[in-house]
Amino acid sequence: MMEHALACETNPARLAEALSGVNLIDGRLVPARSGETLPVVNPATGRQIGTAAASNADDVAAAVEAAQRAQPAWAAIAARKRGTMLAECARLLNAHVEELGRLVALETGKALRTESRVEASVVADALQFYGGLGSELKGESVPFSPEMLTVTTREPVGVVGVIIPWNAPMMLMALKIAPAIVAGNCVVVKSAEEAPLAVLRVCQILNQLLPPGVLNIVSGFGPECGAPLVAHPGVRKITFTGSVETGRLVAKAAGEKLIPVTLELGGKSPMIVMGDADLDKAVAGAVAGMRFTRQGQSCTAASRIFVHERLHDEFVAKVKAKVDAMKMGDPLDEATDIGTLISREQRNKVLAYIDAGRDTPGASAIECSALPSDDALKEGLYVRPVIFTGLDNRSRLAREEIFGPVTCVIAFENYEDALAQANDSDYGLAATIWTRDLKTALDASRRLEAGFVQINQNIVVQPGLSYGGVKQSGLGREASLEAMLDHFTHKKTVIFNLA
Ligand code: TXE
Repeated sequence: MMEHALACETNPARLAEALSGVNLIDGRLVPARSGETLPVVNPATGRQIGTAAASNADDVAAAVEAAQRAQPAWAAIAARKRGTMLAECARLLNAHVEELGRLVALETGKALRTESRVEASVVADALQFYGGLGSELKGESVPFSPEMLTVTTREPVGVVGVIIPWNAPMMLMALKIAPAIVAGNCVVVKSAEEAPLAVLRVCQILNQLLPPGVLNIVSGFGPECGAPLVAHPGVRKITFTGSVETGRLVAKAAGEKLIPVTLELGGKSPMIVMGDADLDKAVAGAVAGMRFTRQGQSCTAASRIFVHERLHDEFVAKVKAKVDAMKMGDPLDEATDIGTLISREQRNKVLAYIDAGRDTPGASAIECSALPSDDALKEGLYVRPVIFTGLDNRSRLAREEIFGPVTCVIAFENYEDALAQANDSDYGLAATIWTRDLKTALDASRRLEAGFVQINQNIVVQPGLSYGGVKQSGLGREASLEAMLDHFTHKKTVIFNLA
């Protein structure tokens, strides 16, 4: 365990420097064995703010071995006590919310006020939530035979490999490590190469209270660091959030080893605005749901909005007015609503989609006027939000996950048509409908093909609400009690023959 309470460091640049070039293995900050690092860049300025350890299979092996050594003693602690320890971790993290929010804003470009600070507090909330679930790791007694006592117990799977992306790195990590740790597992996290620092800081803070080896984190590129984690024989479970393509590779590699895998993949989430909807509420919900505050880099972003033809034009005008009123600029500025995209590569990808949309016959692009200063624009990875109208639901823009501040508004004539288009997607993560009619709401809740359906409400991810997708959006659920039981334990049947 680390010896001293970590002081808060609210200057994110200083913190980024201090956390540079290291992994956290067995309770200690150590460089990659090769000594290699990769640069960490502030997407709002293009300037390097630090480095991350460029880890390979050797570092992964060291982390997995540390987790294997720690796991039996960790699992031997009463489940409720493990939960209490995690709840204490949550209290500790609460004191670091400001520092973590600033650091994640610096490395990801997500605005501090609208996104980054909120993310930091969700991390503490997730730990608190799972900390309270230690006593739920219980089994059953099965009436099998009068001479026998048959019970089931919940056993940890052992060492869990956690692979996370950059869009909400701390939150997505917390929703995986908290249930895994409470269930008696030890964890090795592989952070995203674009955002390795805030998650490292979270692990460093938690390592003040957790025994060494329970929570380890390594950084590096996917093929060099993520793939060896999946392949390591000591890893008995993988939980992954990222793209469909990488998810498929991870699932294949896990399949080779026959270990279970949880996948949170992309989305192309539909929102239906019925003709009887409360228009102003639907507009506000759509603007929040489009996640332009995160530059659309959210797997639940409402990226296909089906609006009844009678409301269509008014809806689009009202959405545009609201987005125009948002301020795009320096992510650390408290006045900023919209920050930057994560990387030049993602920005180029998003701009290519916007160009393709503009070239589509019949489509119009409504550019919102949210813009930062000219100087900021020269250096930072800003992208002006765009709302497309007149696109077909079968067009590329309406089918592929863009992961940028782009949405399509598609007019429909009747409910059946809207529902069919909403379901006509390879993805099935979240779906929303705005209506005043209870029968329509109920019908949509049953027929929308998604893991998460909301009525008159924009998308909310919160510990306690089961979260996950169908179709290509993934396998398994997160953020709930069942996530801990189903994904981080196995059920053991024990028969005592008393005859
Ligand atoms: O994802 P990757 P990227 C979508 C979104 C985005 C696209 C690409 O559409 O534009 O994916 O983003 C690690 N074995 N989402 O390239 O590659 C990698 O290092 C093991 C949606 O960032 O999936 C990182 O830690 N691991 C999504 C993590 O996988 C590997 C969030 C995710 O990276 C690996 C992010 C390998 N072979 C992107 N290759 C969501 N569901 O929210 C890479 N990785």
